[in-house]
Order: sequence, then C-alpha cells, then structure tokens
Amino acid sequence: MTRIFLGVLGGVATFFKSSNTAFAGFNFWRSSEYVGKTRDGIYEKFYIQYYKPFKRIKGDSWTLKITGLCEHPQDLSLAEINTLPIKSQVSRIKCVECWSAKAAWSGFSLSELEKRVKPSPEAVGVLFRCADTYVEYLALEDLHHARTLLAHTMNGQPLTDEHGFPLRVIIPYKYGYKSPKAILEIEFVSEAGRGTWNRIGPYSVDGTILPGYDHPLDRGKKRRRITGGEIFD
Ligand SMILES: Nc1nc2c(c(=O)[nH]1)N[C@H]1C(S)=C(S)[C@@H](COP(=O)(O)O)O[C@H]1N2
Ligand SMILES: [Mo]
Repeated sequence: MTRIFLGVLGGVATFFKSSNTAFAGFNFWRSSEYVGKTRDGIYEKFYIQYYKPFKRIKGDSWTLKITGLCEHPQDLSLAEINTLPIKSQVSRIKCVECWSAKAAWSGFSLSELEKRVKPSPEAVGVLFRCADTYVEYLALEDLHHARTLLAHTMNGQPLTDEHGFPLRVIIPYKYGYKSPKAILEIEFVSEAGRGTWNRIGPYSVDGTILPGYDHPLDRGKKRRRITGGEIFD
C-alpha cells in the first residue's frame, strides 16, 4: 500500500516537473480576464510587477477620480486625459529588487490636472490608489519635477494592462515602487503618506535610487555600478 502511494506521489512529482519545463515562458494571466505579476515570455525583457492580480480595466468605463484637497474634484475619462498636452521622455524603471528596463513614455504633467482641479494651499502631496489596491504617495515637489510624468503611452502605444493601463506614474530618479500603475484615483492630501511596498519590504518611504548595482534586463542583466538618482543610459 505504502509502495503504491509512493509510486503515485513520484508520478505526480514528475508530472509537475515536466509541466514546469513545458510552461517555461508561459504568462499565466494571458487570455484571462485578470492581470498580475509575470516575468515570463516577452516580459523577460521588462518584468511585470503587481501586488495582487486584478480584473483588467476597461478603457470605456474607467475614469480617473481626482479627490481630496482641491476646489473642483472631478472624474476624467480616458478621452479627456488623451487631450492633455503631451510630455514625452525615454527613461528607465529601476526596481529596488535590482533589475531595470528602459522605454519611451508619453503622458502629461500633474500640473495639467492641477489647472482643472485647483489644489488647496494645504495640499502637500498625492495618494495614488490603484486597481490592485496598491497605494503610493508622492510629494507635489516630486510630481512637479521635470522628469516626472503621468504616462498613458509606452513605446508609441497605449500602456498594456501589464504595464499599467490606462495611466501610471513615471519618476526615473526613484525606485519602481514609487511609480504606481493602473491608477484609479488621485487624492490631494495635507500630510506625507506611505505606500504599499515600503510597508511590506525594508524599503525607504522616499524611494530615491541609492548608489549600488543595476542588472539591466535589456543588456542581458550584466551587472553595472550606479551612482544613485536617475540612470540615464
Ligand atoms: N498598481 C501597482 N503599481 C506598481 C506596482 C504594483 O505592485 N502595483 N509595483 C511597482 C514596482 S515595485 C515596480 S518595480 C514597477 C514595475 O513596473 P512594470 O511592472 O511596468 O515593469 O511598478 C510599480 N507600480
Ligand atoms: Mo519593484
């Protein structure tokens, strides 16, 4: 009896081992209604980080909710967001877990939204709430930085669900966890807040990139030294 049991167990183990090999490069979320963390297939060159899997956002029913300390809180549709003056740049996302990857991003500056909603003088920053319940905080000073943008476009195409459709932050002098994706709400707040990732890991609240090492996925993960702040190449 024991022998039969062990035999079956061995068979099951072999099946899982071989299926793992067969599915190497398989994106678990592809052709599902959900999207989540993945590093397989095409994403070997640009990892996908999501705190939790969530239902893909539908562009026609999505709105960006702008709330909190402002004179004219409002909901903006994707069509409205696409009419805002465009800001573009090439920049690298550097994850605190060491990998990085580069893309061309386009979007707009927070100041375009501020012209519409008129933040109150007490507002010092913004809390971003995302579709996967991820939360991140950025000070207005960082959001007004020349290299910071709210991006809706990556390499000339609307963001994919994986990279944060319909809207994400790009802030290249901070670690990737300071660039919330799949944004649902922007709340103007009067006190500095904390984000999901710096509650989970031993990561700073500020998130500025520190001197150390980088393993760029677009350069075969070849280790290089970095001096801190934005990595420009
Ligand atoms: N909504 C949401 N945004 C997020 C995250 C997340 O878990 N959820 N992870 C962050 C982290 S840790 C990184 S490194 C970048 C990675 O961006 P990418 O998935 O487009 O490569 O997304 C950031 N934005
Ligand atoms: Mo990250």
